[in-house]
Amino acid sequence: MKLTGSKILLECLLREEVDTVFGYPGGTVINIYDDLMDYPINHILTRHEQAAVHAADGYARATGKVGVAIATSGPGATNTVTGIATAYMDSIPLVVITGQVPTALIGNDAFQEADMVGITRPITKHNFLVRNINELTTIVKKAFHIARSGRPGPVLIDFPKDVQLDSTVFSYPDKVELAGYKPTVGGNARQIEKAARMILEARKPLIYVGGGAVLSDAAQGLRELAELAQLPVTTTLMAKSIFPSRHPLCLGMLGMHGTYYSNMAVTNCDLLIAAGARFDDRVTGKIATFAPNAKIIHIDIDPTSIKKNVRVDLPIVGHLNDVLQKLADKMKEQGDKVDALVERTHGWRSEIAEWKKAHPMKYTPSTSVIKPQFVIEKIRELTRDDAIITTEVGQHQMWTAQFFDFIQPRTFLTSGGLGTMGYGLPAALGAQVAFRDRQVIDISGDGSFQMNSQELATLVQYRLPVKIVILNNNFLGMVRQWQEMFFDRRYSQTCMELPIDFVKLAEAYGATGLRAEKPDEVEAMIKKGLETPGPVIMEFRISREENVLPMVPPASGLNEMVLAS
Ligand SMILES: Cc1ncc(C[n+]2csc(CCOP(=O)(O)OP(=O)(O)O)c2C)c(N)n1
Repeated sequence: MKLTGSKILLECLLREEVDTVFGYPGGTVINIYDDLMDYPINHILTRHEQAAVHAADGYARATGKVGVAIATSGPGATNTVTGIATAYMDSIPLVVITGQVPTALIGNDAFQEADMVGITRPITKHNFLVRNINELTTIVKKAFHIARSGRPGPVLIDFPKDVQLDSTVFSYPDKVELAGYKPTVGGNARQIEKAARMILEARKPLIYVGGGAVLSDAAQGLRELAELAQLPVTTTLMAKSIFPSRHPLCLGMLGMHGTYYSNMAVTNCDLLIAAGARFDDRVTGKIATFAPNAKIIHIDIDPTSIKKNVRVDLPIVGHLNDVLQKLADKMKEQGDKVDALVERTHGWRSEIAEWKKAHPMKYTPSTSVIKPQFVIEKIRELTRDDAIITTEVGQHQMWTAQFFDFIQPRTFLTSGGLGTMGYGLPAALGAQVAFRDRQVIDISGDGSFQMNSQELATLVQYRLPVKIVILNNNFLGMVRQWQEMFFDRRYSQTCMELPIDFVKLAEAYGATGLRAEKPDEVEAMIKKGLETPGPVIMEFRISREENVLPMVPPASGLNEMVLAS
């Protein structure tokens, strides 16, 4: 029996075990939307295509599955660009399907035509234009395979309207061959052996973990290796949830707003084991003074990310969990050498403990004005350890990374690579769709919240009980902080002059709004907010010129941190 292209697409999604898609309809996808009514696929109608992609991304980060989003051609498709770029920078597996004008009109400036293959080439892992119905199933199969394998990433399928209407016999391929695309997963045995030797000989070893560890579900391998050899662990923003914040070997985040002791450990270590990390400039600071005394082992699934930014002494290409597990096994074979290592590195761990004692993460409390860090600490106390936290981008994002404890992998969803304001609310929506019973909280600034606040409507419509915390300083706080520190306090266009009534805004959408203005209202309000069913905005009027510290000024070394205002 023959099926239309739009039905074949939906059959393919079922074969890929897709149960939920996020999207927004329009003329060039109207047939897909019509057919969707007959398929057991849950569709979430967001209020903006950017949000649909972020929601699919949040769903993917929280579950480890491929997120799927659909948009119409032209403006619908171009609205997805920020979402796609966000996922690309953080290596999130997505398949984004955009409608396209009929093939005969492509290139003719047709109504709602945009060249999505051209536009998304630099921000997708791969993209496809379906020119012919006979290639559709192979394209979809390839898209999912590429999105989820190797270093994951977003894949775009641009799907012209006439191909959707055309029909052919449906049969889904079992596997696909992609010339030149065979990610290495195992890790080279000799290199793993060499890495084990380097660790066993180190005096000041340190593990530096990146978001790749979360994507490859490497929590267990990481923990095994760290505990076996008593190796201190520092994480990037993206890897925060992979190693429990309260673990004695956990040093918290490194980099621009990292802890003093992480940055000092990086500067002083003699062996840096980089795992699933890409040496982003926010992490390294000035490259010349990054880990100046260290040999570097770099483990990554993506060979092109190795040696991209820093010199590397030993590269290992492979799936992180596999490689870490094998590394731990190799070392276990030499039990006495491991004992000697643990003994020898005792002084190193004490040195780190001294740094920790001298400069712990702290802030100046206040009884008159709400400190944002205090709000984060209270949320930490009053939520479960499996709560999923999303953030927007700015100071609130860094305070969350600094003051919240993350215990379970995939519980911290934030836009690290692109730094996309407006990411957190739709990502929370996607995570809550995946886990209806878990606590999902978006921690936001007043600026970022207004970038996708329309998604309140989606939360209310689908009864998604996301809690939104707005740390309201009436500023684009992070930019204001830079203006304060590096531009002589000339606050150009960072003050949000118009005070918004976020409580009324919540109510306008049929959600609940709460506000706290004094520190002694904070705890009770968080409790109330968490207990109130349905979506809730909790607005905290915070101290306006609070800064995120420590801070490594741009282009400075990690050891040149500013510790106090
Ligand atoms: C889409 C987008 N536009 C601009 C920026 C630049 N930017 C980074 S942080 C920031 C301020 C964020 O303000 P707010 O959301 O209120 O958070 P706060 O820093 O005050 O906590 C801006 C404008 C960005 N990251 N993303």
